[in-house]
Amino acid sequence: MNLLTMLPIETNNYVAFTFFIGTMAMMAASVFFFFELSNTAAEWRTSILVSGLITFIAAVHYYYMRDYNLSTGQSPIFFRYVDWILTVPLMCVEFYLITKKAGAKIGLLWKLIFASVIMLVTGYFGEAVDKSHAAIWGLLSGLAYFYIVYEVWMGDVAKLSKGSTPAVQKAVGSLLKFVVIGWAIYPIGYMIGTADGQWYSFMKGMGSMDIVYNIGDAVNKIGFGLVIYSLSRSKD
Ligand SMILES: *C/C=C(C)/C=C/C=C(C)/C=C/C1=C(C)CCCC1(C)C
Repeated sequence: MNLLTMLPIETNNYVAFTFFIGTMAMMAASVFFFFELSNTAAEWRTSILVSGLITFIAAVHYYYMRDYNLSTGQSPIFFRYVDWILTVPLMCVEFYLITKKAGAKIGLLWKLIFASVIMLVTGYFGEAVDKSHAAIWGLLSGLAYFYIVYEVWMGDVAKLSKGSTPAVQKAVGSLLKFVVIGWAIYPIGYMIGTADGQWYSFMKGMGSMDIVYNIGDAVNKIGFGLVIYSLSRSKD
């Protein structure tokens, strides 16, 4: 790995472009969240800190993914999943910290983390280890994903938010949108990337898996962090 990549980016290389801009955006977001910590009310400080950790971990991985992709032309599957296995559980911590204000117990956090690890490990198998069965691995991953959606939409997270303050209800409402809409971006990237020989082979060439994942990460890591930031500034 070079410290400074000297390889040129062709103007039509959108994959490299999104890796580059993703690196800068994750770095900028991290600086923002870390610096804002000192003007944040004490009750929200841990949430803002975790937002900064998520974008910081992503910034470092994007730095490597950008270089890997530019020098090999390949998808950085390994770095991608290492990033996710660290940042998605931290997003579960964010969900927990918000619902904790409504009385969530630590068991909820472990359920969410457990489901997210299953979701990611099965996804990695489908993309990198046993690609000919990508549809089955993707289905297993999708079941774990639906379980998380269930918890947030109708399960413990939803029940807890009902009896709490308007600010927490609003927070849980936006959290649900991220899990249902923001996270649903990823299976689309997965299907594009693993389409060869699967029932969804029509999706082959319908775009770039990496661009879809890079958009998903920007929405879910930076966007979600900003939603928490704006909640931390709300007056109720
Ligand atoms: C910051 C990174 C985030 C929020 C990553 C989230 C990733 C997912 C929700 C991935 C989900 C997948 C499926 C639901 C099925 C196909 C395999 C995956 C792993 C792409």
